[in-house]
Amino acid sequence: PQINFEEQFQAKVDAEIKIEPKDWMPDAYRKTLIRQISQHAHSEIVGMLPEGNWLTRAPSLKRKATLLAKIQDEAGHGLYLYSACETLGITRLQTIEDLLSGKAKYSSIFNYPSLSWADMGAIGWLVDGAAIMNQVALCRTSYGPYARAMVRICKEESFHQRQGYEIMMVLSKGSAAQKEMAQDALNRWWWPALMMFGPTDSESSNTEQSMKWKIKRHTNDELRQKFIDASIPQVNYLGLTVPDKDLKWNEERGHYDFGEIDWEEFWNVVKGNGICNKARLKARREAHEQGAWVREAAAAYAEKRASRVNE
Ligand code: FAQ
Repeated sequence: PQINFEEQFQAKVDAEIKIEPKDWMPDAYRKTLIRQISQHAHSEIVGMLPEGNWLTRAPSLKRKATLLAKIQDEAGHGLYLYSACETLGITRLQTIEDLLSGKAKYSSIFNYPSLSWADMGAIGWLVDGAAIMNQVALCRTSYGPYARAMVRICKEESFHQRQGYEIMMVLSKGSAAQKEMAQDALNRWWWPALMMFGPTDSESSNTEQSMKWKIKRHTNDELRQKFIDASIPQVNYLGLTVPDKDLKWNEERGHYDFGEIDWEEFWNVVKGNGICNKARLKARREAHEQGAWVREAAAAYAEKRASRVNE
């Protein structure tokens, strides 16, 4: 009898057996993973920019060292993810060119400006918090290299989230002006953080298939709800409020109800028209051009070493 590769593949996924780089996989599975993992990698790299903005103005040497360590972790996450993506048969250079040409997406959140020091608190707490909610689930994703990369990334993200929350605690328990800064940062980052989980399930073109392939283990709306439920007690502890008049505990559902997300704003940012989209891509293009000599030197050195081995 003829072997049905597609059925065998799905049976493996259903049995929770990880798919590895050299295993047979449907073309569309490979494409979806390349899309999602490369978008994830680009998000880590572009995500260094809003925080990089505050490195020279961190309020103390300790804060500076901690922030620097966090941003370096993000570079590392980008590198693990580009490597995981390469196992699917696309070169790193190709994925990076797709980012720089505007073809590939990265998370909408990084197109918002970081206006005050309190934003370093809000980003660590909310943006890394949302990232962890999504990434803990991805530790069980069906593609082996992606799942394994997530384990270490999640450990580092937990530290990032704690450092962000601690900044928020200090500010919200500080002077009136400091508390105001913390509230202002929460006001500006709350809705964009909720948008990180992607469009609502009925509008999410990829969710159904990605759930079947166990690339995604939860839908966008499920993760968004989990994030809101986990965050509100943290907001209350800070003595701050979220900018959502419709937020209310729903006893029957056992979850918080929340207001309508501004989907027009979300799609506008995804399409490249957010406040910082152009500046973010410009910064990445310049970094890529200015780094050309490093890539050339590394390639020349590798070639020289290889020719020596052959002698
Ligand atoms: N921004 O059908 P779906 C971090 C696009 S955390 C921009 O629902 P999917 C850590 C989506 O690509 C952030 N585009 O898509 C950090 C699709 O378009 P396409 C990164 C978005 O893939 C913290 C279309 O909309 N985390 O970096 C967004 O099934 C602090 C339809 O959407 C990850 O990438 C968005 N927010 O679900 C670093 C996690 N949402 O490609 C520095 C891995 C959706 O068909 C500082 N990714 N789109 O043209 C995922 O889990 C998924 O890809 C989702 C989207 C959940 C993001």
